[in-house]
Formats: sequence, structure tokens, C-alpha cells
Amino acid sequence: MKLLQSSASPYSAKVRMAARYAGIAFEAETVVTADSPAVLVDNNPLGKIPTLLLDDGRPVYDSVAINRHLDRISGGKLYPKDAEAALKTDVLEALGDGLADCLLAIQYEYRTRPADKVHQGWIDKQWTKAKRALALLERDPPAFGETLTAGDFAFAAALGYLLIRFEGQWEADHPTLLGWLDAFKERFPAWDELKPRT
Ligand SMILES: N[C@@H](CCC(=O)N[C@@H](CS)C(=O)NCC(=O)O)C(=O)O
Repeated sequence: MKLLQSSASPYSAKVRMAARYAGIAFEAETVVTADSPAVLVDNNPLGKIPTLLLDDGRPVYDSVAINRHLDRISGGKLYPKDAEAALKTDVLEALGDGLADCLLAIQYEYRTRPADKVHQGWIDKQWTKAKRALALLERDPPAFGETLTAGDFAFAAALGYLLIRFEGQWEADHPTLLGWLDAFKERFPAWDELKPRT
């Protein structure tokens, strides 16, 4: 299998970590989405990463579909079977991915518009959403189960993205989240290798 991905992408980091945890090997190909390379857009019309190419050539996207696939081929290593635990995992994955969506929207606003066209109101709105998510998680951090889940990887990946792209803007107000990340790293020593990086 080949994963089209990038080092900084939080959804790519989520999938990289989940695959490692589930014991599934893949070849990683770094793509620049802004260039719309053929290998990406011919396989995913949305031109987004991560996109997983199966050995038979079929593409799988988005990151939730990839994680679900990894879960099935690993015999259920990423999503709990118990209904209550599965519900918590799904919502945590959605919150981690949704937090990343807000952060990406801010980055794209700066990256894709000329400086005089950057819409500060849009940026503020996305940052407000991100801060609400962080405040909720700071008050009520996700409890670790006996094993890590797709939810834990999504949340860790979003925090990793915050660390590289929003450094100094959130850490002081969220000591519990930094503590959660430390506890995650203890449970997942490959964090330093697979986390979002610039
Ligand atoms: N919901 C998608 C989001 C993927 C996504 O937005 N990835 C970004 C990179 S982190 C991307 O490909 N951006 C390029 C674009 O939107 O054109 C997922 O979970 O995989």
C-alpha cells in the first residue's frame, strides 16, 4: 500500500500513527497538494491528503475511511467494539479532525490570498471554534482506555499541528492538554517519528 501524504498534514499524521499502531506497513509518498500532482488528483478528485492507494490500485479517502480500512484489516485495532467506547472514539476523532479543519482554514486563508485580501473575520471565526474545542478538551480531557484508538490519534495529531503552526498561541492556557500529550507519548513512543512536522 502507498500513502499519499505530507509531513505537516494532521490527517496524514493521524493515519501514519494509526497504521503503525495497528501494525500495518505502507510506503509513504510525499505530495504537494498545491501542485495537484497527477498521482493525487487521478486517484482522489478532491486533491486532498491523505489518500491511501491499495495494492490493487484502488484509492481510499478521506482519513476516517482510511482508518476504518486499517481497523478492518488489522482485526479491530483502532475502534473499540463496545458501543459506548466506539461512540466516544468516533466523536473524539470528529473533534480532532474538526479542530484540524479550523486550523487548516486559517493557514489556507494566509497562504492562498494576497495579504490585502486576507479576511480577518473568517480567521477569527475559525480560531474561536478551535479555542472552544480546546477549552472543552481542557475541561474534560479524553480518558485513555486499555488500548489507543483512532480518536486518540486524531486528537494527538491536531495537538501536534497546533504545536508546529500555532506555537505560543495556546499552550499556556491548556496545561491539561499538554499533560494529555505527554501521557499519549508514553503510550505511543513512535510519536516523535510520526507526528506533524514542518
Ligand atoms: N476530511 C479530510 C481532510 C483532508 C485535508 O483537508 N487535507 C489537507 C492537507 S492537511 C489537504 O489535502 N488540503 C489540500 C486541499 O484542500 O486542496 C480527511 O480527513 O482526510
